[in-house]
Amino acid sequence: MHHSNKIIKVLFVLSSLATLTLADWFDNGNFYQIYPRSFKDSDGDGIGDLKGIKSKLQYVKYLGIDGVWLSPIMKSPMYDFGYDISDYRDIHSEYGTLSDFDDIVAECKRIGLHLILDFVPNHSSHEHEWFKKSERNESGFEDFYIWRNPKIDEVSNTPVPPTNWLSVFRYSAWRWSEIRQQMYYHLFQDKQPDLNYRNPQVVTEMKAILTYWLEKGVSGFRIDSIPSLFEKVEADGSFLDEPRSYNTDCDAHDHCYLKNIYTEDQPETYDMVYQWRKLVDDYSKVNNVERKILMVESAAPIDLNMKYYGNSTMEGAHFPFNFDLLLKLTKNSSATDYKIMIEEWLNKMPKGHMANWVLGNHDRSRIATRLGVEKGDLFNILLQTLPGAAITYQGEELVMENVPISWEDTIDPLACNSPKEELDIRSRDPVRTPFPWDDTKNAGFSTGNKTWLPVGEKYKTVNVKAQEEAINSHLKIFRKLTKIRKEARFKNGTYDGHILNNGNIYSYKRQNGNEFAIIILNFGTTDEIVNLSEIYSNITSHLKVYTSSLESGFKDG
Ligand SMILES: *[C@@H]1O[C@H](CO)[C@@H](O)[C@H](O)[C@H]1NC(C)=O
Ligand SMILES: *[C@@H]1O[C@H](CO)[C@@H](O)[C@H](O)[C@H]1NC(C)=O
Ligand SMILES: *[C@@H]1O[C@H](CO)[C@@H](O)[C@H](O)[C@H]1NC(C)=O
Ligand SMILES: *[C@@H]1O[C@H](CO)[C@@H](O)[C@H](O)[C@H]1NC(C)=O
Ligand SMILES: *[C@@H]1O[C@H](CO)[C@@H](O)[C@H](O)[C@H]1NC(C)=O
Ligand SMILES: *[C@@H]1O[C@H](CO)[C@@H](O)[C@H](O)[C@H]1NC(C)=O
Ligand SMILES: *[C@@H]1O[C@H](CO)[C@@H](O)[C@H](O)[C@H]1NC(C)=O
Ligand SMILES: CC(=O)N[C@H]1CO[C@H](CO)[C@@H](O)[C@@H]1O
Ligand SMILES: [Ca+2]
Ligand SMILES: [Ca+2]
Repeated sequence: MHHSNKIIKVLFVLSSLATLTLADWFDNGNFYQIYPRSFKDSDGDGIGDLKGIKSKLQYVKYLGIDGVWLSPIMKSPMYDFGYDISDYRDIHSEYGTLSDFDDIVAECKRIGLHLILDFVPNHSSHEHEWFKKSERNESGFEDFYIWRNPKIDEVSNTPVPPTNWLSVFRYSAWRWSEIRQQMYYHLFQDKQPDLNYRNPQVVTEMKAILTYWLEKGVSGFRIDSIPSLFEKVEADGSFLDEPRSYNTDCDAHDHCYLKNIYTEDQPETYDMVYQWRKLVDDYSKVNNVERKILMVESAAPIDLNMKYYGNSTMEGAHFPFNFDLLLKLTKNSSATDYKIMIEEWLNKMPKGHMANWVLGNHDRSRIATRLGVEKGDLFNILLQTLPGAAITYQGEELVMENVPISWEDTIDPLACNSPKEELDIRSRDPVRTPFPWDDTKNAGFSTGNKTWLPVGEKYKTVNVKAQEEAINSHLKIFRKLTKIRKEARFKNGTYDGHILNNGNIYSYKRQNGNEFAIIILNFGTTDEIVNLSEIYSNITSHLKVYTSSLESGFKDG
């Protein structure tokens, strides 16, 4: 194979009809994350909603997605845009009603999509009735949250928090309640008090909530912030201070200033996940319905993450999110860095389980902004052709970029709690802006005069309609990928990875029986001529380009 182009990122595939294997609907599934506030506004108030989502499910189906997961839609005062739930059994009013939700479930069934809900178990909103009751010491609710008396500081003789624990949103993770005359622990904002999973009533309530949504017809859950579920309690009921991390990226108010040995990754957390897995499996068995999926959000080190898959006696989550592509790689990462990172997960994962790859989410800079717009297709090719589940955040199929938001317009609580100079690295607003449907007013997202976050300026060219109409586009490449991905060579084919061309090219072969595909990814900045015979035996001249990135200059076919 001889080709010389500016940046070559190509997918070669032998053409042949492939057989489909029957298994659970979510095996090596293709998942799409909708951020409900920003997907589609149906009533012109500038905020996305359930009716809007319903009107666009056909688009998600057209993308070739199996399961769509919605960031939280439950009742919330929206201090963390839904990750602060005040009623786990109701829908947030700006988004719609339970009846709108039923409509979405029905529409998903009709068109063959699986609906997954974001479940936020670590904390509720401070406006949840449980918290109000707990704050008043109401019988049965005293221990729903994590209450402690302050310590008396020996030097100043004033009350101080019981431990040095820090919030993810910066500063102490303890807050004084005038009503209760005690302090409560909140890993996130003070408006997001942590629930106490050492109270069996809390465990029972949360299980009942999972069942409630299963009965409404959801196909599973994506569970938020799982490693922080339990805190380590000493025999006398006290908590200990966490040691310093000496991470130079973190100032004394940052969560990462401490090594979170007492507030993350406690053994009881894995057990809780195994219990939830049993709950969803039992539900399917008893009701004789399709299997439900459980995916957990954890940015824990890989060896700890693997424990979420289960142990030799208990099944755990179907997978813990793999954030390596999001967290470990920079513009400088080489093809070898990618190969090592990918194979580490494949090799460490317990046998018989599903790998997964997350390219983006509502918390992290978009991949195009982080790693380069010109590599957008390359990452979608990577995501869609690796073994395991693929998880796409809305807009990545269009290779959207972050939308800059000024300090004055910033509303993300994390950014608002941080120094102004750090806006660019902290703020999550730029990845949460409205989705661009077309080049009309507000990118077709809303007919209103104002949207909750501004629409990015690039929408005139980067939008669904333009990319559907173009002869070739990021969106069209994405669709070709999701289509071929359903074939056996991708669904459960073997993986054989190589580095070539002085570390610029990462290539792998996916094979099932006689059917195979070769993926060639150029992480370098120059043209490369690739000799596939050097690494793959039996390569003949009958290869055909299935799809390639826009920049490569290749024509498919
Ligand atoms: C609530 O109970 C805690 C623990 O027993 C106690 O320290 C606190 O003073 C009580 N608060 C009120 C308002 O009764
Ligand atoms: C697997 O996890 C369960 C629940 O946490 C625990 O009871 C059991 O001992 C574990 N089994 C092994 C082999 O570690
Ligand atoms: C990439 O490498 C350049 C040159 O060595 C360096 O200045 C830059 O900080 C690196 N960027 C990242 C994100 O590591
Ligand atoms: C939008 O602005 C126009 C012009 O100022 C005004 O006529 C219209 O009522 C506004 N619409 C809404 C929904 O506020
Ligand atoms: C793929 O799945 C089919 C059906 O389950 C199985 O027969 C085959 O061995 C699998 N192939 C690979 C490479 O795992
Ligand atoms: C490609 O590699 C094969 C195997 O190493 C070698 O025989 C062949 O000459 C190479 N082709 C070119 C054009 O370099
Ligand atoms: C290469 O092709 C030959 C002849 O078709 C076949 O016997 C052999 O198994 C193939 N080797 C590999 C590694 O696929
Ligand atoms: C990636 C992700 O899900 N992030 C969420 C983790 O949980 C906190 C609190 O619930 C949210 O603020 C993040 O958006
Ligand atoms: Ca709306
Ligand atoms: Ca917790």
